Formats: sequence, structure tokens, C-alpha cells
Amino acid sequence: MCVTLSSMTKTVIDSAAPAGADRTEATGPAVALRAGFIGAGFMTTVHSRAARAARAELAGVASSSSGSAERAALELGLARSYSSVDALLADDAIDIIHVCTPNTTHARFALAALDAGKHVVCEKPLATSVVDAAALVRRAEATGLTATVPFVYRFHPMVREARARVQAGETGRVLTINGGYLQDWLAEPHADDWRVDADLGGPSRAFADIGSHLVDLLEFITADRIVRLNATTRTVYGNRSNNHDIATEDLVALVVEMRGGAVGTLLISQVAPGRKNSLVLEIAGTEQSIRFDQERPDELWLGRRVGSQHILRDPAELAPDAARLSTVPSGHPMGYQDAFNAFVADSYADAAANSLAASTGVESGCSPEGLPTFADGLRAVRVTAAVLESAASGAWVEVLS
Ligand code: SOE
Repeated sequence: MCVTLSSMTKTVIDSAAPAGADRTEATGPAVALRAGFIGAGFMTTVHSRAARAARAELAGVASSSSGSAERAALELGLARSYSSVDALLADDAIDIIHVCTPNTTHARFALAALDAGKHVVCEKPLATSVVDAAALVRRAEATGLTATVPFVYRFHPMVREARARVQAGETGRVLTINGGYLQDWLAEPHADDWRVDADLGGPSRAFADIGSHLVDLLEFITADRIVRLNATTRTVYGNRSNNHDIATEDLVALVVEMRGGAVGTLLISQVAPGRKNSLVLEIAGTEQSIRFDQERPDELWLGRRVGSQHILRDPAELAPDAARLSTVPSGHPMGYQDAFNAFVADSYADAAANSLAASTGVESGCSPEGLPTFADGLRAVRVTAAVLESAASGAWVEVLS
């Protein structure tokens, strides 16, 4: 059986850790990795905070221009900026690269980073075509490097708790799934962003950006897969302040069928007034329902014919995998950045173990529990392609595993 990340990592890493290295953290390696960042936007801020929390050395950043890289290095406290992505990747001192650029560049940069021998954390979507995403999965496997995609909502302790309960059979046979991911930051006609432009964001916007999180969470918690879906999309605002003739979708409604027999409805929108980041997933089984709401991440609702209850995050009472990610005591709210930090810490622990395996020939034999890899990134790209195909044809589409 695979031991948990923290014990596995500590067993593997402790032999290489410098004297006095902090060994009490719940997650992350005891040795400092050197991290480089491609991109200078909002996600680089989030990634770099998480890298700092995982004790990384923040080695530097490359962006679309030297000026933006210099600004990002200054603002985020990174050691230096690089004049180009090639220069960043050529730096032998860097162990791990975070790809935080517009979507259509992800595959190219992730591949170049792997080819340069770096571990990679690549923003979603991993690629904007199934062919490119599949090639990345093959390349990552061939190199033995860590290659992860930030499906970070998996790292909320109460998501792990829901997963443990569903997979232990507490909900019974899963019958229905009711999920939504609603935002409003594009709800006004003039609101604009590079993501709406297919040349930068890829052919899917709302689904690739946030629907992919919802589907990842659904499949992660249930350990089941969508096998068929029927989707409808709408582009509500075809012309925004800068972008015109917009082809990417503002919203998606879909019906899904799971391999295990459950059926579900999912609603994804970036034009839902008042909804900031409302990711809600409710799973109903023969015995019990379970509901997770990302804006109330320290709670779970357990629905029963008699005796429904809200349970609160309390490490003393959680499943081991949920308790491991519970880095502050009960009653002290955890949130998005905590989940992101845990994802990066686990990615780094995996990278440190893989580097050690490469240099000593001793395989750790297991990866952190629930770490979203490039294979999960490929899965999201496949589901996204099926959504677009169904929306275009109006027909049910089979989703390949
Ligand atoms: C913007 O829609 C965004 O930042 C997404 O890109 C993230 O994946 C999501 O976690 C929050 O919203």
C-alpha cells in the first residue's frame, strides 16, 4: 500500500535533508527546490505564493516582454527576471517550472520545460487540443519528471472528506449529481479578458476555465467517469470592449452519464450576476447526499431522510487524507490559497522524490495521494472536446477515458 505523502516524502527526503531542516510541516519536501515561472499575471502571483510556502527558492521569471518579467520579479520578490523563456529554461539551477501563460501557449512551454529536464506545474487547460495534451502525457511519462496541473479544489480538506465518505460507501449507490460553477466577472457586456479570444484562450472558454474544475472534482470524489454527455453552450456577448466576434462560450449547460450509472446536470457560467466563484457539487446516493460548496470550504452538508447535518472541518474527526491537508486548527477558516499551497507542496514533494530517484536509482514507488498529473490534464481536455462537439452537433457524445 502506498503511504501518505508526508510520511513517504519525509522517509525519502530526510536522508538528503540538511541538518536542521524543518521536518514538522504536513506537506512539502524538506529540501528547497528552485522554482522558475513563465508568465507575469494573476496566476503567477498565486503560484509564487504557494511556492514560497513550500520553502522553494523563487529563482526567477520570464514573460512576454523583459519589462513585464522585471516588474513581476520586483512585485513578487523573485530573485531575477530572464530575457526569454529559452534563457529561463537554460538555467541549470532551476528544478521546476510553473507555466502560467495564456492557454494556447501551455503545451509548447510545458514540452520545452520537460525537454530541458525540469519538473513542470502547468496551468489548465494543459493544452487546447487532445493531440497536444496526449503528447505531453507521453513525454512526461518518458522523462520520469513530475508533471502536474492545478486542479486545486481537490486540496480542500472537506473535498477529501467527501471523497473518503463517498468511496467508503456512506452515500450508497450514487444516483444523481447536481453541480454548478458560476462566476460573474464577465457578466457585463464591456468586461473583457484575453481568455475570451480563442487565439489565446483556445476554442473553449467557460468550460475549459472553470467547468474543467467541476468535472475534475466530480470524478475525483466519486472515482467514477463521465462516459456520455450532451451539452449546450451560449456566447451571450459576442462583442466586448476589445474583443469582437467572440466565438468562445460564456456558459454551458450539460447532462452527463457516469460509467457507474449515475446521471447528472452541470451548469457553468461566467455571466451569472452575484456569483463570484460558486463551485457547488451535490452527490445523491441511495443512502445519503453530500454537498460541497467552494465558498464555504470548511463545511460539508450530509443529507438524509432524517437527520441531515452540516459537518465542520475538525482534523480530529476527519479521514486521514483530509486531516493531512488541514493545516490550521478547526474554527480557523481555510481557503483557496491554502488549497493551492497544498497542491504545490505535494507537487514539490513528488518532484523531490523523483529527482532523488533519478540520482540514486531508488524509486519511491508512490506519489502523493490525489496529486493531479498531466493525465488528469488530458482527461479535462478530452471532456472539453466532447462538450464542444456535442454543443456543435446537438447530439450525445461519448467521452473517451
Ligand atoms: C478565472 O476564471 C479563475 O481564476 C480560473 O482560471 C481558476 O481556475 C479558478 O480557480 C478561479 O477563477
